[in-house]
Amino acid sequence: MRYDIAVVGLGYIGLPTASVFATRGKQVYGLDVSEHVVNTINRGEIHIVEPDLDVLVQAAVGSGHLKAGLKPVPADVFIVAVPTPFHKGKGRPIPDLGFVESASRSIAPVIENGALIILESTSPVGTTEAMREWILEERANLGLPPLEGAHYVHCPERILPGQMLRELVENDRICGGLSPEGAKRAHDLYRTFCVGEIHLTDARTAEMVKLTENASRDSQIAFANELSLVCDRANIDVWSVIELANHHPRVNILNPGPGVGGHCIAVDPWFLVDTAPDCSPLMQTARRVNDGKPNWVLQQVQKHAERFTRAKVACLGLAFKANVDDLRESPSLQIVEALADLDELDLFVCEPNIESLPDSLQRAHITAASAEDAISKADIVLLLVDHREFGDIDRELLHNRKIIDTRGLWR
Ligand code: SAJ
Repeated sequence: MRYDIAVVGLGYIGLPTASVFATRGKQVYGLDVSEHVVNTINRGEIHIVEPDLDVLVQAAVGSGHLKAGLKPVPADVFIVAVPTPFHKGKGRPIPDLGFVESASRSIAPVIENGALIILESTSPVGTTEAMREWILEERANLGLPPLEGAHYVHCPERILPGQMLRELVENDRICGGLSPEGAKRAHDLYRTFCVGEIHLTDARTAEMVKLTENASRDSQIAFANELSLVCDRANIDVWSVIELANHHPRVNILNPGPGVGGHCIAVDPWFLVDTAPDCSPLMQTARRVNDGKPNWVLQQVQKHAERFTRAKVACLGLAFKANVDDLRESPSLQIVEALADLDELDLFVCEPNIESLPDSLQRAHITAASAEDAISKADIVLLLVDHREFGDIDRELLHNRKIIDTRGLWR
């Protein structure tokens, strides 16, 4: 079997991308390092939660257009969609490109002349060039000739968890090539399913654009979070302030919350900062403002808990945002873990999108509960995530309880 596309990394981005290409008639090979992931997908099942992804993967595998495996195979196009985390550096987090490097080196021996190699992972500026270097270096190490006519392009994913499949098809895309011809070829490839505009540029600009989008959102959320602290000090309702200010035609303030989580907005600004740490104090401060918010929420709970001998606290929501099951970098989980560590409260925890509480919360003074049960037992109700279910709660239940509503859901 000759594959049109090999997708390297079958996670939150790689799997939907591989499946959507496969259901549009491309022969797709999905490469992953996890045997569990490969076996699950080859059964037509999924290992991540995303609306309608199960149906898409089943169709892609069932039609014979998507196959997963552990070994690299030749293909006309390679799409790299592996994680780009950071590690703790001195003073600030530093991008960790280990997965991009190992993915690049793993496919290097099977890439043929004329191939198109696309990096989709969100990456610091210069990573597409580094990917080309890693591939060529690995081939040289193996005694293989350099590649002729191969093209390298950065096409960042920009889809929102919870509505990935719609955004994958409808969002505009950016194709930034190390060569204009590569960008044009990537454009033609994504046209297979993308109905949004596809903009062509160079790789470094594309890398910067993606980081800019998330850093800009992070800074805007930081403004809202900082404002919430100032309003609290002045005893003014921040939600009313934002609502009224947003009536101005050129003001659009985002929502404060318990902090910023997930694997994108809480991470990507550090990649941008890495390019010029001495020129980016605003973005670094925004990160720190957002990272500081969970601690402020914790202090609010402690302040109100002092009135009780051993306060009972209902903690509503653990996910990083509304209506998803993703706990990665979740400020809500961080807050509940910190409350648990105090060892002086009884916690009743409800996260409707997961089946059991994470291991870190399997402790004697923590009980998993429905929202109604948790509230009925509590002295303090801490709303951490604006999940649909919590919006529907009978407000009568909340009477006579101290409410800490970090999302302004019950205003
Ligand atoms: N949040 C607030 N207040 C707000 C908006 C969000 O506190 O007004 C919090 C959320 O609760 C969450 C975090 O910010 O903890 C991030 O949530 P999000 O919905 O803003 O974004 P993500 O991380 O789910 O997805 C983002 C998106 N980027 C932008 O909107 C610029 C998405 O389009 C990207 O594809 C994704 O990052 C990514 O993969 O980079």
